[in-house]
Amino acid sequence: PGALAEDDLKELIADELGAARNRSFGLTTDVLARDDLTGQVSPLMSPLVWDLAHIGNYEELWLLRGAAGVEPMRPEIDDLYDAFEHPRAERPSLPLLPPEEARSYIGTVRAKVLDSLSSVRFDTANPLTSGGFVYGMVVQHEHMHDETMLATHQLRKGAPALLDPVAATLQNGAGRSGTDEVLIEAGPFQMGTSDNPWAYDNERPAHMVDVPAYYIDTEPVTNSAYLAFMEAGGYDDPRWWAPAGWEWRTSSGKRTPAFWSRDGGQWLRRRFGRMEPVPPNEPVQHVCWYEADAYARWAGKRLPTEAEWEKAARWDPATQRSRTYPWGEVYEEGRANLGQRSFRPSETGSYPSGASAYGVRRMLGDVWEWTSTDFYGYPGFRSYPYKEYSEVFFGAEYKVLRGGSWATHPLAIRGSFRNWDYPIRRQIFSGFRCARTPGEGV
Ligand code: AVJ
Ligand code: FE
Repeated sequence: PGALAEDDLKELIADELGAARNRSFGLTTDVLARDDLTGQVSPLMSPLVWDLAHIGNYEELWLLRGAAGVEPMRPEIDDLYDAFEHPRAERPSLPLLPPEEARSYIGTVRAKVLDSLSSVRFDTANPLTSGGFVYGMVVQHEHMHDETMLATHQLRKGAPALLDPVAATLQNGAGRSGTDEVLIEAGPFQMGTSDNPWAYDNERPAHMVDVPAYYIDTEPVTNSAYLAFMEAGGYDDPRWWAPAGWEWRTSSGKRTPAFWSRDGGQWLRRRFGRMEPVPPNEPVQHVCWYEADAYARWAGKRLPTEAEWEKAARWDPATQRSRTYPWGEVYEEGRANLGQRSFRPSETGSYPSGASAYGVRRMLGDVWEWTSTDFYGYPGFRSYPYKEYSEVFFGAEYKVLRGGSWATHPLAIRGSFRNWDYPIRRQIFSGFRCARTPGEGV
């Protein structure tokens, strides 16, 4: 969006708002039983109908009341859809708008947003609208909740509710190609961004970080590699686990990634209501940070730090600049498995044209990748436009994830984007790749 004239940017915004809404409606359609919209599949997740109205309420707050200066439509419902007022476990018992009312409310908000768009000035002196920032924030927010709604669908038991878009739209892995890990030489790189107009506060400001030499895997860890860890007794050996991880392992009783089960001699996974054999060449998915950390130790490796991940994804040693995407400045279809094209990650060897300058592949899309780093602000961080987006989460209890998943929309991911979650969480589309220090491990 950075290079567009204001009118073209507004056209792009209107189109992208529309695309996000089609996606949200597709995940909350009336083909679903009413209970599927209003009920709760897990205390970790909101009812789908909460996400839906929350998307519209957030849009009303930021685009109508904020950018356009329009009077509140339904101030009495703000409290219901404030994520900080009501924890997820409590949301199904709130007097939420029923599905039809939620759709009509968010539709009215949207119509007013589109009506007011041409009269809102994208003044460079106003950080809220400069470069269309707050519109980008709202588009990304809707897509983030769409990904959350997909996680809700994945947790849902019972017959399939969503039609998987054709798996054939995914590139088919060519198997392992090239080397398994690459050496990234020691030296500084630019982390974060100061000039991407739609970047969040936690991605800012750009700053130089000096990173010692390290090796990083060229692909995410696969199901078959993870299975080797399981078969080697990895879940039963406290040597591989961080103390808090072993505590999680023993108190939860978990010994496989989420959604796996054993059928005779075969490992199966439940994927959006269907059982299928665990695909050996896909990245392992639905593992928590503790499982990723234990696997890495067993493999003689470790998780990459957040800086190591970002340097491998973005730094171009030839030009001494950080790229927006691993392959360059412009998002292009066919370079990463993003945007819910099919409800699964791609296989090892896919998307070779998405490689970074260092030849590291599939950094964007497929699975979110756990890093070893706790979630804090960068040096010079300033909360904007609200501290509840990221600042209130800063601290050692959250681990950073990078790169987005197959369920992440291209507009809601870039090489600098930071996600975070508790180290015990597995309902997100999370996997990992390993790194190691030269002279150590393997
Ligand atoms: C950035 C993905 C951690 O979905 O919990 C949504 C984003 N912030 N609504 C989330 C978010 C406000 C957030 N994550
Ligand atoms: Fe939200």
